[in-house]
Amino acid sequence: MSPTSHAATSPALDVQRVREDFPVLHQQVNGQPLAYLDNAATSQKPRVVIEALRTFYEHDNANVHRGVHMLSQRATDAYEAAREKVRAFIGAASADEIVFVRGATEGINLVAQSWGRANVRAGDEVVITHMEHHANIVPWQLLCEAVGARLRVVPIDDRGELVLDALGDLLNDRTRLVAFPHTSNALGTVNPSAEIIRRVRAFNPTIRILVDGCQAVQHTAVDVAALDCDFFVFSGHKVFGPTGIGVLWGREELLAAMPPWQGGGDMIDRVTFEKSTWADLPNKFEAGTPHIAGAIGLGVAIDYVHDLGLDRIAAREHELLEAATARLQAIEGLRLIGTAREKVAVLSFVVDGIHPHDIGTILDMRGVAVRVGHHCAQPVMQHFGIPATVRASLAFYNTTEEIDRLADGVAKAISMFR
Ligand code: C6P
Repeated sequence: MSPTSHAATSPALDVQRVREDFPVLHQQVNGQPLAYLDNAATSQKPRVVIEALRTFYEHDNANVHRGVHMLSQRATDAYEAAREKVRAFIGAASADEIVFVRGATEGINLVAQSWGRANVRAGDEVVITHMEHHANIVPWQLLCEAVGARLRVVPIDDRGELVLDALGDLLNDRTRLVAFPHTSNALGTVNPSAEIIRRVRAFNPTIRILVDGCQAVQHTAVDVAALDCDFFVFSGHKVFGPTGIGVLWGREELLAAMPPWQGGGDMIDRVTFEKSTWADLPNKFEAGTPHIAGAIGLGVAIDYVHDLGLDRIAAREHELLEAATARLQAIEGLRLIGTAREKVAVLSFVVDGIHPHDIGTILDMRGVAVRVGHHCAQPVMQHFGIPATVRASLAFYNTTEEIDRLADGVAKAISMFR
């Protein structure tokens, strides 16, 4: 949580003005103004994204890559323009490396089933970490069970940081892939991705590396070329875009060598009953009608984030993280789960003697939306010996008043249950 690393180079965000961009924020919930503190689950959508969806369906709706008519051409142009925006957003070399998927979950499953089945054999090993979202555990488990490979896990410490030195002990000549989250959804930990990748590359440059960027791209600039990973995934809905659209980026030579994952329209070159051949990248991995409007909306969300400036977003969120950490830490009996030195504004916590669901319900009654549960990261809960946490996850449009309401709500819950 070093403030200097988040210093903004441009003027601070005008939060009240920015909040005007998000219609959903301006409502009452249970008689109180909504304080939406569940941004790690899904973030809210600025009006420009909502309008882009409406404009697409009102003016341009047609299928892509299929029609010679004007609407199909417009839809195709807008869909491919969105792909180019994603390419620039994550620093990919070519738009052919950008595969539109349903979300991070589908992106990881695609790699596990396509690359994994072609490259991971009995006795091989796949390394993940103890802080994964289930989306970066179960697809690898399914692969390992199917081919007889072994899943290895990099441990975490009590701050919620990876025990990096253990990585060296886990790598060996059977390791085929290392997958890890850029940022943990349950703990907020920002992992030293570049350092992890450097260590894996130094050990054996043929080990493939997948980075789960689902909790990263909305908080910080990501450049896949500089990172030097092989695969990178994220979900549109966490970066202020629509649900149902996400991105898998892969190195072109890897994607080109991988077999298709799903078969159907738009992913073929030629089909006969004897044999079919495949379309070029990225279409080979986009069978069927894609989420055209979703991709276009994601492109607009990326423009929006770009216009605000990720440096300003990071600076704002860092202020909120510091304010929220101070407020919550001052509450007697409250334990923060995830106190890494580098964090995004995710605050997971438990309170002695009160179930997280009770706290979540009381907060909801006060208009404060948080997530309670295991956050699809059960191994994290197992590490800390708890069934669940309350998780407040902040975005740049949140305010210190909302943090005060969170802290007051927790204090109220304590007074009711003790
Ligand atoms: N985490 C959360 O509340 P999908 O569901 O495919 O959009 O994203 C899956 C996923 C993968 N990796 C990480 C690190 C994630 O945080 C998520 C989604 C949400 O924490 C919903 S479970």
